[in-house]
Amino acid sequence: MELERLSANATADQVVDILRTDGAVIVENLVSDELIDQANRELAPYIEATGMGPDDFTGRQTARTGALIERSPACRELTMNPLVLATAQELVGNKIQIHLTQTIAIGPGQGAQPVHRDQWAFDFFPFPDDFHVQCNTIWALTDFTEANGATRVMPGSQELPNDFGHSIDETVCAEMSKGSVLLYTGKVYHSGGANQTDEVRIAGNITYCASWVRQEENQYLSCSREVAATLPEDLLRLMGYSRGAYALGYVDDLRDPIEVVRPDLGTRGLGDVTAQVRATPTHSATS
Ligand SMILES: O=C(O)CCC(=O)C(=O)O
Ligand SMILES: [Fe+2]
Repeated sequence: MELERLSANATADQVVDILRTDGAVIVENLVSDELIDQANRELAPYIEATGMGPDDFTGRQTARTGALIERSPACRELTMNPLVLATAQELVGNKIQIHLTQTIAIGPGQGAQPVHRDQWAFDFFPFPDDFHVQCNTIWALTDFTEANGATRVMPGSQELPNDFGHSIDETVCAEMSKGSVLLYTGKVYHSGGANQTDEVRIAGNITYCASWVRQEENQYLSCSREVAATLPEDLLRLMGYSRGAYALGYVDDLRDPIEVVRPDLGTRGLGDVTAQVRATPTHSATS
């Protein structure tokens, strides 16, 4: 079974339909080469300075470089991509936040990563099969080929039991050209591929989660207050400078957290809790 591919004019409904069945889909050439070139230029010094992973899961020949919101205006644009955001909101729910931002530079000689589910990051909490706590992207910052370590996926593996024993032979390869994006759920089994070339394969891994869980990359500490003060409101709110639910994440006297970095933007009060409860009657494991 191959991964499904959509073109850049796909709708979020189309993307989500495939995510619900296969757990992953490629949208080809969603952004321009220029934007990807800009991201690569902005990030090159940081990637260069990043050490290799400390273990076999992160990859001993793999450099993971985070804080993409702080470091790269082009990555801010990737993070706010309208198709990706609409997809994440449709899959996870309207209240989402950034979960993590990192480049994954798989170097020559890196073997395949263990096959895994990203939602295991939440301490293996058994989320119901029909509840998606996260929605993930891997942007191709270089061309992705089977030989250079393109991401591997087990399409349709979302409802299999948790098992660390799946092999690369059960996966298919997400080959894609620079500027394309692989969208995948937190439930689908996947892994980074082995790099058998002498080039470096670079992914822009930007993921989103429900606004009421803890973020994998701490956005408040990964992005400086100075840079945060320059960012647009929608990006700040996505980073978590927002309440994740009625009172979740307020600052001191019930203040809106965005007010700390952008005093001009705070909203007063927590909103109408009764209306919020009525509007969200379906937070149950089975609905
Ligand atoms: O680098 C890749 O292609 C995938 C990496 C991955 O799945 C992870 O680190 O969770
Ligand atoms: Fe992963």
